Amino acid sequence: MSDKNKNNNSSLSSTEGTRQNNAINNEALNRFKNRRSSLSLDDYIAGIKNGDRTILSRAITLIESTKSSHRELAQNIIEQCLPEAGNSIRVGITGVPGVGKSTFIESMGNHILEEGHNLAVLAIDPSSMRSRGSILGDKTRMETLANHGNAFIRPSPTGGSLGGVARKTRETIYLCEAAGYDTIFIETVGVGQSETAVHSMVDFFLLLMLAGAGDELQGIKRGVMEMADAIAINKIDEASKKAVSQAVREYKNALHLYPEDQSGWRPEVTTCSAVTEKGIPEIWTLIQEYVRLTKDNGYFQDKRNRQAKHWMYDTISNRLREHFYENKAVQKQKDQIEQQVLNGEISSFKAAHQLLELYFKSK
Ligand SMILES: Nc1nc2c(ncn2[C@@H]2O[C@H](COP(=O)(O)OP(=O)(O)OP(=O)(O)O)[C@@H](O)[C@H]2O)c(=O)[nH]1
Ligand SMILES: [Mg+2]
Repeated sequence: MSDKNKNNNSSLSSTEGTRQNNAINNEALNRFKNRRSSLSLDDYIAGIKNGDRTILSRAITLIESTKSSHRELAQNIIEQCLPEAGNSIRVGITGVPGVGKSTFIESMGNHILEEGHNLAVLAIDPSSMRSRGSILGDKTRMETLANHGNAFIRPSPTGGSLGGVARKTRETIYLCEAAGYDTIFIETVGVGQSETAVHSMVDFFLLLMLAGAGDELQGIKRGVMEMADAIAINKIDEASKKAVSQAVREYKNALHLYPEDQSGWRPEVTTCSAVTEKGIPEIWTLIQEYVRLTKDNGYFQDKRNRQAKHWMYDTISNRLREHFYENKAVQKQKDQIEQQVLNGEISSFKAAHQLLELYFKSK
């Protein structure tokens, strides 16, 4: 920068000696500078509660960080957000790659934004299947949501175990709720274990399927079908009527094999096109019916309480595991003992026992 412009915020300033309005609002500039520097706990809380998406994003980045100082700050933020959290409908959306989850979320998302809701979209996909490219792909698939003032989209945290990614997403839900998002969608690919993790953090679990795709269960494990509160057959715009009604029949039959659960809700099979938006408002109505029914009969809160208990034990197991692997004595011996197991010199049980003994003794 030349000396002439050094103390001038405006790059538009050209005439020395002439008084001119500053083209940059100083207040906004200071806010911007603050955002770049580190924020205090109070800044984070105030920002999140004001629905500031930049600060919300930064808080989520702290949750996702592996640095212990970040994690500590993140825990304090979550703790303070908890009283404001919980007032949302959490919906999990799963299905095989390419079934149309992101397109569905865009389509239903727009519908519910029109109704005046605030929507946060999160994703869980710890696998390496998802390249950077497809995350960007999601952003374009959810283009209108990405540009909507009442929507917030956050791709899956990258790296780490499924358990770790799931815990981070679970914590992110609280922050989004505290920021005023009353509807949370969580997209996950329904081919691995991630759908089980998502099921344990949502109120309603929706499985997307295709009609006439040959293989009747399309790589979706029976256990996933059992978790579904509804199955929606997507892409009906490009399937024959016959194939659609056959798929509806098949999935209805499959769902009827499962015993009714305590929710009092019978999982539904429905059809839609995420592209033409046919059937989308009806699925949103269905979700709301589920919420009404389960809130009335107490199941909604019961389920959330059970989920909270699950995550308490999950967090304990995780912390204990971390503590074990951080232990110096364990770190020193681990590779050698592992090698003995690989060489068949000692049993895996004995090896585990030895390492645990090292851990318990080194306090
Ligand atoms: N004809 C038609 N195409 C659809 C429909 N829904 C999604 N698609 C298309 O299917 C392709 C995959 O859609 P996505 O929304 O990315 O699917 P996804 O399930 O999120 O995929 P992954 O995130 O990779 O697991 C895209 O080309 C969409 O345009 C639909 O209802 N009808
Ligand atoms: Mg997707």
